[in-house]
Amino acid sequence: LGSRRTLVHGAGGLVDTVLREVAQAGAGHGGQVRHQEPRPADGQRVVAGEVDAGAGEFDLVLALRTTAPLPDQAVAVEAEFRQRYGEHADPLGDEGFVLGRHGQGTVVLADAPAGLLYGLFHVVRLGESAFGADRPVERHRPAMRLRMLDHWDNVDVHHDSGQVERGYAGGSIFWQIGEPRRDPDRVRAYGRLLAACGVNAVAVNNVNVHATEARLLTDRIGDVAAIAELLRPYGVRVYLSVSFAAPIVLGGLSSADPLDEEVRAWWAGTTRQVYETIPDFGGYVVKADSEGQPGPFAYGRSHADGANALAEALAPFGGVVHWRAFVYNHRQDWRDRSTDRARAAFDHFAPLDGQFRENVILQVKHGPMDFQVREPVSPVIAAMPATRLAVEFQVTQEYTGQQRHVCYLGPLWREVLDFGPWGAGGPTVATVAAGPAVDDGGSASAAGGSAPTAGGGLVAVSNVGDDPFWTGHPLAQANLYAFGRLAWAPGMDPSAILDEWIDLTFVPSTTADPELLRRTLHEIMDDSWHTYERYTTPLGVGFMVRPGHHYGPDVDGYEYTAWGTYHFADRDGIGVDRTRRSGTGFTGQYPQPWSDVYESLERCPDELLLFFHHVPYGHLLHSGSTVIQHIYDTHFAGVEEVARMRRRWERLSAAGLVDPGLDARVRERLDEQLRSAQEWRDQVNTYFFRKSGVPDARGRRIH
Ligand code: BDP
Repeated sequence: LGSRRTLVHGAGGLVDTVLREVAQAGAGHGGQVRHQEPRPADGQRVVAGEVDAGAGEFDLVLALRTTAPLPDQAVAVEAEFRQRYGEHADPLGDEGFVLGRHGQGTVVLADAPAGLLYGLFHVVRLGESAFGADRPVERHRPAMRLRMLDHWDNVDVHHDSGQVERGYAGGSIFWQIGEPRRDPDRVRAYGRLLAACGVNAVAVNNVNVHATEARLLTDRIGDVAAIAELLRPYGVRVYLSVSFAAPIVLGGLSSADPLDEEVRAWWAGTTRQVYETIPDFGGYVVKADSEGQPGPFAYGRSHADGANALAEALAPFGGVVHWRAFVYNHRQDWRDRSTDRARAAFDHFAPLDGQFRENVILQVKHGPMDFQVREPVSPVIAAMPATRLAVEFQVTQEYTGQQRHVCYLGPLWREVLDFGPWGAGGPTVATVAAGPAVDDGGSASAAGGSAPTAGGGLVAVSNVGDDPFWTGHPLAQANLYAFGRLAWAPGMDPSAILDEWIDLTFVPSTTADPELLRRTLHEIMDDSWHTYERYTTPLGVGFMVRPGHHYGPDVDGYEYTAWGTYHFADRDGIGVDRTRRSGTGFTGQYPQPWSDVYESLERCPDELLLFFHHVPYGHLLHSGSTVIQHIYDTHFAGVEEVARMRRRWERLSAAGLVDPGLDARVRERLDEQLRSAQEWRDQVNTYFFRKSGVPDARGRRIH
C-alpha cells in the first residue's frame, strides 16, 4: 500500500486483522490508517500514522456496509454496485466483497469482516491496477463455501508414516514430536498465507488416526484449541480427524457400534466438550473401513449409520462430519480378475444416496483410484444427487513427484472441475461441489425434492510443512495457491493463476528484468503436469511406482500385490479392461454419455485408454501413433522437456534474478527431477520393449 491513506470502517472479529494488515503494509512507507468504528457514533480512532481529518478522500476504503453511516466514498460505490447488479446486489454472504472506484479512491465493501479481509488481499493481489482510474464495480463471492486443507500430520513420529504422512516439506507445521509447536508465529503466518490464498478450513491431523492423535479429541483438545486461536484471526476454522473406534479407545466402551445408545451418548458428550473448548470448531474428518482404519462394517452397519451417528453429535453445534468415500479392499486377491478397486467407492456409497444427514459431507477423491497423474473423474460425483459432496484433491505431490519435481497441478484440477459428468452443457464437477448458488435461496433443492441445500466444497491434502520454503520445492507453493484460487473461483484459468502467483512471489518492483523472470517461470511451470505425465505412466494406466514410499519407477512394483493397482501388461498388450462387455463393468457406473464413450474402444479418449481398455501394443491411437510408439515418444520427449526446464532456470540464476538460497534449492531439485525422469524413461521404455519386442520406429537406443 506504500504511502496510501486507508480508511477502515467497521468493528468486530476480523476487522482487527484487517487493521493490522493495513498498518503493516503501510508501515515504513508513510502509509496512514484511520479506523472508524460505528459505535459510539463519534468513535473515530487513528490506529497508525496521522490522517488529516479534513482531507475527505482516502486512497483505499474498506467498509462494512452493514454499519451506517457509511463513508461518502463507500456510499458512491454502493450506489454504482446496485445500479450494475440490480436485484442481484444482495447478499454478499459471509466472505464476499465488492470492489469499486470512486474519485481517487478504491473501495471494498463487505457484509462481514471476513469479506473485508478477502477484499484487502484481493487489492494486494491486483497491486497498482487496483488503483487504476477506471475500474468498473465488481462483486466477488467464493463459489465454494468450504475451502479446506487436510493435514496428514501426526503429533508423534510413526515408524510407518513419519511425522507427516506423504509430507515432502519437513516436519509438521502444527506439531513437533509429541507436542504442539512452540512457535506460534509460524502457525499465525500460515493462517495469513491460507487466507491470502482463499482457504478457510484446516484439519490438523492425519486421517489415519494413531493412539496419540486420537487423544486430540478428548484430553488433548486444548492443543487443538491453541491452533484454532492462532488461525481464527484469518477466518480459518479447525477440524479434527477422529477414529471411528474412539468410544472404545478413548471412552473405554466395549463397542463403537453406531446404533448403540451408549456409543451415541459418548459421541454427544465428547462433542459437547469439544465445542465448550472451541466454540467455532468445524467438525470431524473420518476415514473408516479403509486401509486398516476401524469403521461401521465391524458391526454390520452401513456407512450412512456410521456417518449419521457422528453427525447427530455435531448437529446441535452446527458442525459437520467429512466422511471419506475412499473405502476399498486393500487385501484383494490379485489373481482374481473380477475385482476392481476403481469400482469400490461407487459400490459402497451410491446405494446410500439420500440416507445421510444434512450435516454429513461425503468427501470423494476426484478420481476412482488414488490421485494418479491421470484418472477419469470419479463416477461417485454423478451418483449421489441427494448427498452433500466434497471433492478431494491432493496438493501434496505423493504421486506427482513428491515436491522434488516441478509439477504444477492447476490444469489438472481445472480439468476435473470443468468435467460435465452428464455430458457437455450440464452441471460440472465444480457445480456439484459448490451446491446450489447463494442466489438460488435453495430453489434448486426445492425443485429436486431431497437435493441438499448446500454443497460440500473443495478439500485437498496440504503440501505444507515446517520447511523454510513452506513446501520443500519452492515452486510447489504454486499448487497451494492454485488450490485456494480454484476453490474460490473454479472458472479461473490456471495459467492466469500461475502468473498471479509468480508476480506475488517473485516479481518485486526492484527486480532487474521482471519480464524475463515472469516469462521464464511461466515456461518452466505452465505445462509441467503434462511433462510429468509424459515421462511416467502412460495413457491413464497409473501407479508403476516403488511400493511404500511411491517415489520413482517400479513398473511391476504393485502388479502382484493385494492393493488392486494393476496394469496387466503381458507380451501381447497392456491396460485394464473395465468395460461392461468383457471387463470389470466399471464403465457402467457412469451416466451417459460417458458410460458409452468409455466403453467404446473407438471413442475413449487417448489419455485414458489404458484405464478402460486392455489393448495390443500395436493399437492405433486417435493421435495416429501406436500405443507402444506413444510410450517411447512421450518418454523421450518428457526427459527433453525437463532438460529444457533446467536450462531455463539456469538463465534466471545466471542473471541473478532469484534469491541465492532459493536458487540453490530449486537447482538441486531440478537436477533430481532430470535424474528421475531419465530413470522413468529408461525403465518404462525398456520394460515395454522387452515385453512387446517392438523396436522404436525412430531407431533410438532402448536397452
Ligand atoms: C493414499 C496414501 C495414503 C493415505 C490414503 C488416504 O498413499 O498414505 O492414507 O491415500 O487418502 O494416497 O487415506
